[in-house]
Amino acid sequence: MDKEMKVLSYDYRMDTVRMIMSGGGGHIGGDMSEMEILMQLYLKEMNISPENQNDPNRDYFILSKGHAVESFYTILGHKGFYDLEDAIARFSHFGSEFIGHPNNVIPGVEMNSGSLGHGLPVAVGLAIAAKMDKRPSRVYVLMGDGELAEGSVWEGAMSGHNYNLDNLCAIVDRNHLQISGNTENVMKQDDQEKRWAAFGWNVIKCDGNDFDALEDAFAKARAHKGDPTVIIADTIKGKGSPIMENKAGWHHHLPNAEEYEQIMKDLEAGKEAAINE
Ligand SMILES: Cc1ncc(C[n+]2csc(CCOP(=O)(O)OP(=O)(O)O)c2C)c(N)n1
Ligand SMILES: [Mg+2]
Repeated sequence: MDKEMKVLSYDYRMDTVRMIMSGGGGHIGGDMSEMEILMQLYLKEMNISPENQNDPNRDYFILSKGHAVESFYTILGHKGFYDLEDAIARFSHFGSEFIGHPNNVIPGVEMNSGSLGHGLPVAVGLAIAAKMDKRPSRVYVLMGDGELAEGSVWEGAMSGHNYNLDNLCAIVDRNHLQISGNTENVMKQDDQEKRWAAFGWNVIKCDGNDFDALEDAFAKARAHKGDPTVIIADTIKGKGSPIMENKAGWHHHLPNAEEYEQIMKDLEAGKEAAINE
């Protein structure tokens, strides 16, 4: 495991929790489950930075599960797209551009999202455009597993295969929970790998909270030619503190003072353990 990244993941989680506290609410469970995926993309995998954000040859990322925006804003801040402490101070405050779903007036945000099911179809369009223009751009889109109940996801999946979009990589944050409970109770998807394969996609499964596993998965996706790739990334919703892990009630929740203290204590302890590993 990349030790430096693991240590950082605790700092980033603490920043994300502080942002949620400042804004008076946020999608904390999905923020915590996707943290390693976003960090691996922005710190290692993608060709994107404040310096090349307007270069058409850059890589593109869409947070289709737009509700889990706080960890995304945290990473863009750390990456230098804007001042993170300013974003934390103003998150969800009246008049702020840092609203509770991705807002494309913010540097680094490609698309407004939050209405689930729209990210993959738009990513397909971006990937087709890159191919038509012969640009080297790769397109990444992160979806929730609950989001896969949206029909438009599967129209995008059909199109990705139809246009042989091997410059497109979808990631599913497979945390087994959505807003109202377990995904299998709300809309069954136990044969998810077969579904994507039947739609003509290259399917990779990995531990989505493990940097080494993600690095390997992204490298395989990059090397695969002829089809788009989906990475089904197994994650833990609320990862980082036992009081929120795998609990549907933490999908959208503002920690009270006691919970906040406990979460920060758990994250500090996790960081300490990562340093001493
Ligand atoms: C079209 C649409 N319907 C409903 C919602 C309300 N909603 C917000 S988050 C969510 C659950 C999403 O679950 P999942 O995709 O698994 O996300 P994660 O577990 O990663 O937070 C729902 C139904 C929405 N944002 N968009
Ligand atoms: Mg989910």
